[in-house]
Formats: sequence, structure tokens, C-alpha cells
Amino acid sequence: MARIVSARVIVTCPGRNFVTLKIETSDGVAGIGDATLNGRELAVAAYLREHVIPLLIGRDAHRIEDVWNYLYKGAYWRRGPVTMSAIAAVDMALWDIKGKIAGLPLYQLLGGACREGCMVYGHANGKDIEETIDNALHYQEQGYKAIRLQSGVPGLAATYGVSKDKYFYEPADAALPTESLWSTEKYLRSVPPLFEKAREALGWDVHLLHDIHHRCTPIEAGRLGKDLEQYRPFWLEDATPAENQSAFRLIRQHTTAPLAVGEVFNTIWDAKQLIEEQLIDYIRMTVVHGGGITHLRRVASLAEIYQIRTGCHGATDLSPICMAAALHFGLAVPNFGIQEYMRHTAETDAVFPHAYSFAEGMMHPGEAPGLGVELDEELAAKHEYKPAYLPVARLEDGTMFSW
Ligand code: EZ4
Ligand code: CO
Repeated sequence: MARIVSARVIVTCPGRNFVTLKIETSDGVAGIGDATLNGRELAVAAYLREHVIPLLIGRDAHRIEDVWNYLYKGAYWRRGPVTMSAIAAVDMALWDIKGKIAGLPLYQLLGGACREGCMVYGHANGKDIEETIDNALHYQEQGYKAIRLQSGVPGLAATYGVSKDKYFYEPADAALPTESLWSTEKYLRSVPPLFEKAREALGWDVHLLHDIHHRCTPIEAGRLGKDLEQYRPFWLEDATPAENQSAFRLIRQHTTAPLAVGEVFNTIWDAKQLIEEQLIDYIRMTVVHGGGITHLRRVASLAEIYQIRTGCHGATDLSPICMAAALHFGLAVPNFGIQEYMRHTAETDAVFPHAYSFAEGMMHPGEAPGLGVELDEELAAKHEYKPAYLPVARLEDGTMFSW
């Protein structure tokens, strides 16, 4: 038995905030898990410290499934991003420990590699179409097989997906939320020319993706899908808010553009109808916000029988620990589709040295036992937590809208 003797939460801010759970066993094996929830970091840290860690001490670290169910069912209060991120952190750390004890990289414990590597997509963005395409050409030169395109919208001062720094995207940019104005009409006019020019410049051998970021109604998304179909997008992401899962039926009636949803989902229940009615093509839940590897495996298995593939969220607000977990999962899951990859800064990578690597548009988790990521605690302690919020959006008349 590998008894859990201690667990600690480490909050660090190497350029942006990350929350990490570190669990240690009686044999001196340590495992780490990501618990970062962008803009709500300390809620998860407190949930872990106050309500989860006391329940872990003395438990057998090998009983991952039992611990997962203990934390999920045992809380009485189920689901939600705070709870599920905390459970995910425990789950990741326990899988890390199991891998280290076995002397095997996590993907081997999940059934072994189903492919040579995980195809990833990079983020090209710019203030206008020209700048976005310049940026996309840069990704193509670096070997990316898939690129997400987000461009500034004429007439709008700022929008999601377009950063000040073209190569490092960080939306949580202020100590209190900044406000931006939104117009769906202006946005809908701006995307088809972006894709038209992108196909002219980049050709047809590269996958092109686009994130709508919950900004359209179903009928608006249907229209955008119809407009973009001719450019063969790999996917359109978060076409409409998905609390109402049946809303996607309406989008499906109007377009054959593949749909991806789920970066804000926490459990299989958020995606159940979307999957069972085949209303989507890619499920975007990832390890940290989706209840850990144990739960994401169930989501992927359900998706598999409906020919839906994975496309895990991989923004910089998920730590390198989550990225590693996603790559082990992606290598081993039969219905892998694609993995999002927004590079972390050198400052972040220094705090989380890792075994995963990128080559020719593909990523591999590496062969280190467990997750293959470490936390440099001494360095982490030098970067103090800094409150940072995601922006909010309003319509031009002041109405509060989805960011
Ligand atoms: O805006 O992770 O597809 N990626 C995204 C992200 C989200 C951020 C929010 O914290 O939509 O960039
Ligand atoms: Co997104």
C-alpha cells in the first residue's frame, strides 16, 4: 500500500497564476496535479485545503477510482468547476504516483500508445486579416498541421482570441475585469473573408479552426457555418452557449461544418445529450476542468460509440501538468482528434520542467514515469499570486453578453 501522508496546495504566478496539488506517500513518492481555474484560482485552492486534503490523509494512493468516487459522491454536492477541478487535481496526482511506482509513463497505464503522437493546433491571431494570415504562415513554417484563426473585427476595439503579444495569448489581463464591446453583426461579416484569404495564402493541406467563443445564437451559428463550409474548416468551436444542449440541433439542421464544444464543461452530464444525439463532432473537455483522467476516459468512451473525437482544451491557463496529462490521454485514447496547444512562456516552463515535446506539428508526452512534469517549488515560491480576471463583454448598447 502506498499511504498518502501529506498533500499541499502550491499557488504560483510565473507570468500567470497556476494552482498545483502535490501529494506524497509513505514510500516517499510524490505526484502532482493541476487545479488551475482561470480567474477563480483561490476558490479551488481553498476547496482543496479545507475540504479535500483532510479526507486524503491515510488513504491508499493506488485506489484512484475509489478516491474519485469518494470525493464525487461523498461530497453530496456534485459537479461544478470548483469541485471538479479539485477532484481532477487529486486524480492527476494519483495517476502520477502510480506511474512513478510502476516506472512507466502514464500513457502505458492507460493501455499504451494508439498513435505515434498527438496532432496539435496553434493559435494564429492578429488585429486584422493580413496580420492573422502572416502569423498563420509562421505557424505553417514551424510545421503545424492545424491552425486556429482569430482576427480583430473591424469596428470593435478588442475581441477574444486576439492578444497584444502574437505568440503568447493571455486573456486574464487585469486585476479587475476589463470590459469590451461586442457586435455579432460586425463579427459575422468578418469571418468568411478571413477564411477565404487564409485558403488562398495557406493552401488546402493545413487544417483551419475557428473559435466562436459562445458569441452566436444557434441560427447565427448555422449561417456562419454555411458561409464557412466552402473553406472546409476542421471545426467551429463553442458556436453557442451549451447550457441548453438541444440548441445544437438547430445548428446541425443548417450546416455540415464540424462542431466542437466543451472547454467549460465539468462532467459527462454537460455533454450527454450533445454526444448521444451526435450534435457535435469533437468534445473539448480536458483533464483539469473535466474531473481528471478517470472521468475524461468515461466521456471519451461515451463519445467513441457516437464517432465523436477528442479535442481537448489546451490554453495557457491550464498548467504544463494538465498539458502532460492531456498528451498521455491523447496518445492512448482510441478516438483522439486533435489537441489545442498554446505555448507557455519560458518563465512558466522553468517552474514546470517537463518531458513532453513538439516536433512537426505533433506532440509526445515523453517516456518519464508518471506524468513527466515536475514543479520547481523553490522557483514557484518566488512568483507570488496576482489577482487576474478574464474580461467581460457587453453589446454596444450596454447589455451584458457572454465573453
Ligand atoms: O478563452 O482558456 O479555445 N480556447 C479558449 C481559451 C479561453 C481561456 C479562458 O480562460 O477559448 O483561450
Ligand atoms: Co475556446
